Amino acid sequence: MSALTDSPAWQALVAHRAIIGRQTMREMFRADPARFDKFSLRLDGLLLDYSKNLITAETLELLLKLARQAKVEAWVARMFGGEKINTSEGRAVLHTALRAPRGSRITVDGKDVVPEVHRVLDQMRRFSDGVRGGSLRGHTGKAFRDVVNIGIGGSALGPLMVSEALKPYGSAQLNMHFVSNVDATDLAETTKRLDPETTLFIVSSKTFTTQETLTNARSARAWLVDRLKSEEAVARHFAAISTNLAATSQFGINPGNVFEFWDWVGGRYSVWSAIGLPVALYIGMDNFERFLAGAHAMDRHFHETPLERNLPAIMGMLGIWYADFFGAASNAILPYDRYLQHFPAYLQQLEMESNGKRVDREGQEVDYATQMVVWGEPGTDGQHSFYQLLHQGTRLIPADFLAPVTSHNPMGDHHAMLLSNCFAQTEALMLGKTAEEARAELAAQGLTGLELEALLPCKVFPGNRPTNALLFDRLDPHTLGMLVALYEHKVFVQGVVLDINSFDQWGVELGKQLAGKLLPELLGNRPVSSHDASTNGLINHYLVASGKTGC
Ligand code: G6Q
Repeated sequence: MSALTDSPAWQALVAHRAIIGRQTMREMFRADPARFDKFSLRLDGLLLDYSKNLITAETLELLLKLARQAKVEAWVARMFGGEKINTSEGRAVLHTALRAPRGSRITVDGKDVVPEVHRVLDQMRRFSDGVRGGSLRGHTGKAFRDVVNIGIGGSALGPLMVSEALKPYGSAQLNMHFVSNVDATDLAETTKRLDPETTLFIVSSKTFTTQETLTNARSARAWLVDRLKSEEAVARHFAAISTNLAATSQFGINPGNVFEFWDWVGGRYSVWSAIGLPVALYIGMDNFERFLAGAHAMDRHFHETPLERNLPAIMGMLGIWYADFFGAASNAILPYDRYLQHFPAYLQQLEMESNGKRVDREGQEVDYATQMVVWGEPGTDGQHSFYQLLHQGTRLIPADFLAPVTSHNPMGDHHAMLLSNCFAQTEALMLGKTAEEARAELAAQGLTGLELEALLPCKVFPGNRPTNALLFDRLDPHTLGMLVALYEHKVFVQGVVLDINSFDQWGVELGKQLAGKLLPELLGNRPVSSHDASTNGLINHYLVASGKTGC
C-alpha cells in the first residue's frame, strides 16, 4: 500500500464508500428537500449543482479531509507564487499570471513576469487591431480575410475551442481555420478555398520544433510564395508564437510578427498567452481581455475561498471519489450548447495529458486510479447515440452537463426544449426507473402476462448515476474564461491529491521522438528488418504497396 492509500483520510473514504453503496440518491433527495441548497454553489453568473452526486454531507467532509491531508491550500499558494512545482521539467506553473491584471506582481527567479505578460498583450492588441482595422494588410495591399492557425495539441485546441465557443463575438470579416495534422489533407483542404492575397498564417509552437507544425508551416509558405510569386510576401503573411525566438527567426518570420511566451506556460494551459492570438484577431482584443478577466475571477475564487465553497476543489474531489472509490473509468462532458462543441476535446487534453500519469512525484508507481478517460459530445445529439450506455450500461460514468440560461440564437421554443432535455437527463440518470414503475407503465400500455414480463428487464433503469450541472447566464467571453479556469484548477486539485506532477507530458514527448526515427525508412526504398515483426511487416507492406521497392 502506498502512503496515500494507507492514510487515515483515504481509509475513512473506503469505509464510507461501503455505507454510501447501500443508499440511493432517490432516497437522499426524498429525505432532504434542502439537498439542492446544500450541494450547489454560485459564482457570478455560474451555478454548479452537484446535488445529484452519490454524496452526503459526511462524504464531502471526508473528501475535503483528504484534500487537506494532501495540503491542497498550500499547493495552491505555491503555484500562484511562482514556485517551480513542475519538478520533472524544473519549471514554474504560471498560467494564472497570464490573466493577472496590470500592476500585480508575480515573480519567477526573482523577476516580476507581469510586465512581460502585458508587453505581449499590448503587442497582440496592436496586431489584432491592425488586421481587423485594415491597417495591416497582405503583400498586394488587400485586407486579410482568412486566418490559418498552424499548430497542434496545446497550440491548437485552445484557440480552436475558444474561437468556436465565442463565434457570436467573432468578426464577420475574418474566417478562422485550424490546421494541425501532418496529414496533408488538413492543409490542402483548407488552402483549396483560400485566396493567398488575403490569407494570414499564424505558426503556433511553444518549442518551434514540432514535426507536424513545422512541416505544415513550410508547405503553407511554399503555397503562398508559389501563388504570390514572391518570397517577400512571407514577411506580411506569416506571424509566429513561440518561446523559441531563435527558431522563428531561422524560419524567416518577420521579428515584428513574432509573439513571445514563456517556459512557465504549459502547452495545454497556453490559450491565455499569445497562443490565443487567433482568438484575439477573431473576437477583438477587448473581448479577449474579458476572457482573461473571467479566468482571473476564477483564479481569485480558487485562491481565496475555503475548500467547502470552492468550485474547482469540489469538482476535483468528486472526480476522485468516483475514479478511486467507485472504479469509474471515464467522465462524460456533455455541453448543451452547440458553441461548446470542441469543449470535450479541449478538456480531453487538459485533463488526460495533465493527470494521465502512473507514477507519483517521487517516481513511485501508484496503487490507485489517476485520470479518468474524458469524452463527450454536445447536447441532444449524444442522447440519440451513446446516452443508452449512460442510462443502462454496466459502467458508472459520472457526467458534467453544461448549459446556458440564455441562447445567443433565440428562436421559438428551441432553447426551452434544449434545456428541458438537459435537466430531464440529469433527473433520469439520478432517479432511474424501478421494476414497479416500469411494470405499471407497461400495464398502462395494455401489456400483460408473459409479454409484459419479457419486456420488463429492458425497461428498468438502475438510476443512481451521478451528474454535475453547470449553468451559466450566457456563453460570453467572461463566462468562458471562468469555465476553462474552473476545469484547469479542478485538474490541479486532483493532481495534488493524487501526488502527480500535472504539468509534464513525457508521453507526448515520446511520440515526437518516434516520429522522426521511422521516417527515413519510409522515405527510403530498402526493406527493413530492424524492428519487431509487426512493425517490419507494416513498413515493408507500405514500401511494396506504394511501389517504392519490389517484393
Ligand atoms: C501540451 C503538450 C502538447 C503540445 C504540442 C505542441 O501541453 O505539450 O500538446 O502543445 O505537442 O507543441 P509545440 O507548441 O511545442 O509545437
